Amino acid sequence: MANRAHDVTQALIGAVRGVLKEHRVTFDEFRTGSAFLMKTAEANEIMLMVDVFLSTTIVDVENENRKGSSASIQGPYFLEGAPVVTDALAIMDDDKASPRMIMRGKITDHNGDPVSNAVIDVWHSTAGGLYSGIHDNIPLEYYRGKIHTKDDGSYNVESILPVPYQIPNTGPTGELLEKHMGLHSWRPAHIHYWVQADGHRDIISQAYFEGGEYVDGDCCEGVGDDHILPEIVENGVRIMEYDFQLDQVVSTVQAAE
Ligand code: MBD
Ligand code: FE
Repeated sequence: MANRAHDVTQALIGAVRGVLKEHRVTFDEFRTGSAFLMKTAEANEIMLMVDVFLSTTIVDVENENRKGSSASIQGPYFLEGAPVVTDALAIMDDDKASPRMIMRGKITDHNGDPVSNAVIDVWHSTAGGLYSGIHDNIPLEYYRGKIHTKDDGSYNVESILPVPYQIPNTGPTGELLEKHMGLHSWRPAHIHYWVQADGHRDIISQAYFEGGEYVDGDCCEGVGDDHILPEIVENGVRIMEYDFQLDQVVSTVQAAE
């Protein structure tokens, strides 16, 4: 019987041992590294660190067996219970003067036929680079919503532009990126999507702004070419046009293989 836990763990340990040997890692360095992992766990940043360094690879692997649109990393800030929205996300008074955007597009199935009543969860940052429901006691109904697609599979919802986002950089993850590795802790401005429709495989993705700052240097390396949306502006409003083609649901037989 194949034992996946054994096989993957053994391979992982083998890969790490290879790095320790190749770089002649000293006992002191090893101790420092182990203590750093402890510190990361104590600071509750294991998920953040995994998002920064590894999530994008899992998504790449998953994308290999998608025929329709490709997925992107989820990030740590999805929340259940966003309000159902029809025309616009809720905008805070502080952000009312911010530049607007329209998120629109169409959901189709593997045949290219429209998928009506798909539910698209969208979430993005405030104009100040914060997430509602997570930061500064901003109520979660802002900049989050569940959009139901129309009969023709389309959706069209207004909001304000998100901005580049600095991941929490005061803990071990930021310390590792900035101080020890000489990198930065910024992500380009982005919108998160989670599309779900009965009978179809769901998809989690992100959209980025063509030409946007950090699009070429995301600290999470989460930017795929087909997630950078071209610059469309109508009546001074940035249009984020993102169509999704959904895959057929993966049968449990295939999934268990
Ligand atoms: C985010 O907003 C995000 O999208 C990711 C991937 C990681 C940290 C913060
Ligand atoms: Fe995000």
